[in-house]
Amino acid sequence: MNILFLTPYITDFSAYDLWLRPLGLMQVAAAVKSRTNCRVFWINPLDRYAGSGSHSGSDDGCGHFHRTVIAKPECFKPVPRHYARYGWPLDVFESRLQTLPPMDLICMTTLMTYWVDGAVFTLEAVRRHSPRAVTAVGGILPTLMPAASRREIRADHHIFGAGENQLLDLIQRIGGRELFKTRPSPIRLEEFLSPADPAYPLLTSRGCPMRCSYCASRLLNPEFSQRPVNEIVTEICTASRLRRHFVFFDDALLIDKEKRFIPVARAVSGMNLRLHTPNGLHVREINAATAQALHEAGTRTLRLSLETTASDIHDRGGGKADTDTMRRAVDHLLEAGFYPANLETYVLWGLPGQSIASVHATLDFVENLRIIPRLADYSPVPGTPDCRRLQSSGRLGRSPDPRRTNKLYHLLQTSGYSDDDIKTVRARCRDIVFRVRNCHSH
Ligand code: B12
Ligand code: SF4
Repeated sequence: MNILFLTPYITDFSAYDLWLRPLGLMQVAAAVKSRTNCRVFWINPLDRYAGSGSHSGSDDGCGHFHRTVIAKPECFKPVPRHYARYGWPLDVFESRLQTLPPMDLICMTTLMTYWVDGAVFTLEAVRRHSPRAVTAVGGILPTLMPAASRREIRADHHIFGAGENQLLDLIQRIGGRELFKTRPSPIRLEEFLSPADPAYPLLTSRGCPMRCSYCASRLLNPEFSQRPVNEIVTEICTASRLRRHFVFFDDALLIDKEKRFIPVARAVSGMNLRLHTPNGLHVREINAATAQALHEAGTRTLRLSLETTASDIHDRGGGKADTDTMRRAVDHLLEAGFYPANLETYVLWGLPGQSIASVHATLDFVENLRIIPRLADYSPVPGTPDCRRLQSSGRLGRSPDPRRTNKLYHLLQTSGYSDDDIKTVRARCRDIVFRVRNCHSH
């Protein structure tokens, strides 16, 4: 049986490859390879190290995607920005498809709910190549918005949640028991990354024990589960033969740190690796030992999850970080040897009920700490309490169009902020970044 694992193009107003690797699809594809004798094929038009051959950007695995401006869907007409498809030029994608035999099963992932146009476009293109294939779609869209997934994407199966076992069941139903190996071979994620890609995505746990009102972690992974330290260290050692940059995709990397993160960090320090935590770290977990472990293991990108200093927003979530906790964490990190310009913190804005004055108050605090603020535009994530608030206030429909969960669309059209508010916050943030970088340039 021929199975194609497919990552869709992105469709959005902007997109940047901040170590965007389709880890969920890699895991599902690796499980199928390990357990069956199916022939596994892989196409990822977001892989800047394959296909287009143009990997502009830094040598840590981040950079700009190839961009093609396309027509805006109806609901985005009021947004005064170009809308684009991000990923390989189409001729590269088509010629890659032509090298493949006809498929029996096409398995596509989805990465953000609002990238639905990219998913529809990509699956239709592949369907033209293999019109008789069974099609399955999994990942964020069918998990968070099952009805919209069925409405928008023409696929035979819309798979909810963790995909490994569900897909193996589907393969058995289509192809029979004889496709399965008597003894599974080892799981290897490596082969789904281009050899030239310097970055390796790493997951040491799934889920998060907290319940912030804007986050879908619980819906995606109802239980918090952790991998054993020796398994994680072995994975890093194997991958480090080819790559130096390790990017943590965990929701809650530092929770239970003594059991997992700290021993892993100690085991890999001295290996000359570069670690990155683009998902914000829990500030409450950063004590002297964590800060030292992060520094000694070679952490290069360190993003903290402050989000906001507004206590009313923390109260409806889980109280991730108050200002004292944040100050203490920054002190520990500076003592461990990080420079202020290495330390970044997310400032979330656009939340339902969050005033622009409260965003400025958070920026005041970050400015005082003299670290780098990173604005995170709020995206309403279906199924979360904050998204329900937007729905009951009438600003988002009962069964919303997934496009309307787009973070820029929300910021410009439904957040309630004026254009001036938005410009002022963005300019202020740029100014703080400039000053932190120029006061402490290392
Ligand atoms: C790592 C991560 C990032 C990374 C990398 C992004 C990436 N690779 O997608 C970074 C830091 C860059 C990032 C950024 C953002 N992210 Co993010 N991110 C995540 C995170 C924590 C993990 C995703 C992941 O890879 N998980 C690991 C894999 C193993 O799990 P999985 O993908 O779910 O795969 C499993 C199943 O879904 C299924 N499956 C997956 N594909 C398929 C396919 C088939 C065929 C089958 C059968 C099954 C299947 O099986 C897999 C294995 O069990 C999720 C939260 C989460 N816990 O999922 C948020 C999440 C996806 N991000 C989210 C958001 C909001 C953002 C930002 C918009 C934040 C912001 N405001 O700036 C940005 C936008 C990024 C952009 N480029 O525009 C939201 C989604 C919002 C939405 N509306 O869709 C999430 C859900 C977090 C949240 N707040 O609730 N993110
Ligand atoms: S701490 Fe982070 S991952 Fe956990 S629920 Fe809150 S936002 Fe989500």
